[in-house]
Amino acid sequence: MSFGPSLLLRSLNPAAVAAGADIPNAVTIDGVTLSRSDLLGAATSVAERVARADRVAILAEPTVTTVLAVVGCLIAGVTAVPVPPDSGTAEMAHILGDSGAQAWLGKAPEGSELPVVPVRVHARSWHTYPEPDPATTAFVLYTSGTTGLPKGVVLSRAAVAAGLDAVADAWAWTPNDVLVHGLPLFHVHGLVLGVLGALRVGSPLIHTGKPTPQAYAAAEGSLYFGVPTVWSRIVEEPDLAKQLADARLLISGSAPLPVPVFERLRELTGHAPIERYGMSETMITLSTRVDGERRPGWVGTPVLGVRTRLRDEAGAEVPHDGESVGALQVCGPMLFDGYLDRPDATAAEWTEDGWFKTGDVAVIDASGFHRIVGRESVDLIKSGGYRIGAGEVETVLLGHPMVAEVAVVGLPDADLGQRIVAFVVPRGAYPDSIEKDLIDHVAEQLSVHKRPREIRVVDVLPRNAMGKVQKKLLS
Ligand code: MCA
Ligand code: AMP
Repeated sequence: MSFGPSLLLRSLNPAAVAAGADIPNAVTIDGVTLSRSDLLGAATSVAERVARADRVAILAEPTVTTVLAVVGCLIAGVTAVPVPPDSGTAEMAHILGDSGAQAWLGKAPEGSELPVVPVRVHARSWHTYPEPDPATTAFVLYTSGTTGLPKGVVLSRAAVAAGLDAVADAWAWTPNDVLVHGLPLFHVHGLVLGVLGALRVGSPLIHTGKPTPQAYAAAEGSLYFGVPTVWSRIVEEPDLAKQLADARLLISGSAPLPVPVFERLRELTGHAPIERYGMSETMITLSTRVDGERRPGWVGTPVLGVRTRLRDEAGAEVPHDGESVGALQVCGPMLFDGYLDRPDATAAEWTEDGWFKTGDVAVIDASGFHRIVGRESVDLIKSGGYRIGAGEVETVLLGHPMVAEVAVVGLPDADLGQRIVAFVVPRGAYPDSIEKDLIDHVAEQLSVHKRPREIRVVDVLPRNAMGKVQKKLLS
């Protein structure tokens, strides 16, 4: 099976752009619009400056600098490590140390000791680079596990290309589309699908900075990406939601889209949203299709090149009867190459016969439609579409002098899907400000979206006979 030409960023083919395949609005972000030729010229000039590095960190603010830095790395075949711009001290140190990034490309955070390679938005170069080997690592993306510090997901150029072609096929995404979203540029959703997808397909991209209902309504695109929190905020503003009626497709992913939000979107915009399912490790593996059924609460069928199966705890097959629940396993050409320098953690996620264990439980019906039922572990929380490991937040809270014991859980939340709640046994007397102090501590050490939204001070945590905290009893 072919997954498109070897040129990863197909619309930035230098020969075609030189021959006139230009558009004035390839990318609009942070109030700046770049034509395709400006983007190619500026990113190639970044490539020239960064070409001798192996791996660089990019402070992934939603700016043209970030886009040029990422595209420059891809042109030069240098691995990009996108860093959440609100990363706190501990998280930033971990990402930089673990990834071995040699420099910042573009903006550097205050106080960083790494050298900085500047990105000059107005510089241009028309040098042409040979297309790097498809097996080259495009990105190391940091993502949370159930315990410990985030791991670096190693994504190859080939995986990115296959993942993008598969969703373009499911959504009939063409250069005639205008993509709109305001998602962060340090995850697969906003960066890989949301920037590189547009540049591979050749559709203009409008990045709205923040994914607000106002900005989405004003953007006049044809294809809109959002996490469920974005869509649920949009349906809370019916007049703005109605302005999306002229779109071609509204696409939801990164977390379960509540059925009432699906229905309300359909009512207000006339569009049944497309739902798709994926992971940092796998890109998008399941989606409803532009020409197929869109069933509320279900995430569709495997995209091009993907196979899925369900297994029970003993590893036996689970029937595809629409009711039996099993652990979802996937394989396909868009899967990652492993966690950076973590062969054991990588091996643990794969079956002996080469399937990736998603950690999600699902049902599959006789027609091949999938419904994601939940996660196997309570320790992976999805809040606002962000994946957060309970263990990482617990470790940071245990480092605070006021905390003797802690259990972090995700509780249901109408806006965020789940909200992070920390049950804390304090160490002796504590000030009235304990809640704010602990929330700020996590926001400073990790990143703002990993902060608990609530701290509940308790005398004891429920434990089983082995002393293990019974998180299911915390609500
Ligand atoms: C509040 N703030 C604080 C604090 N309290 N800052 C520091 N310390 C505090 N204690 C401020 C921040 O400065 C920030 O301000 C603001 O609060 C952020 O608010 P928050 O409530 O956290 O965010 P939100 O506006 O409610 O965000 C909702 C959101 C966001 C926009 C939906 O969650 C989001 O962008 N989610 C997308 C996640 C995503 O892309 N996931 C994809 C991964 P200010 O706003 O002024 O800066 S999944 C993936 O990639 C796979 C493949 C897939 O399937 O897609
Ligand atoms: P991340 O690696 O941050 O992309 O998180 C991946 C996880 O997000 C998956 O393992 C699922 O638990 C969840 N997820 C992504 N898309 C969906 C969806 N459409 N419905 C339900 N859960 C989803």
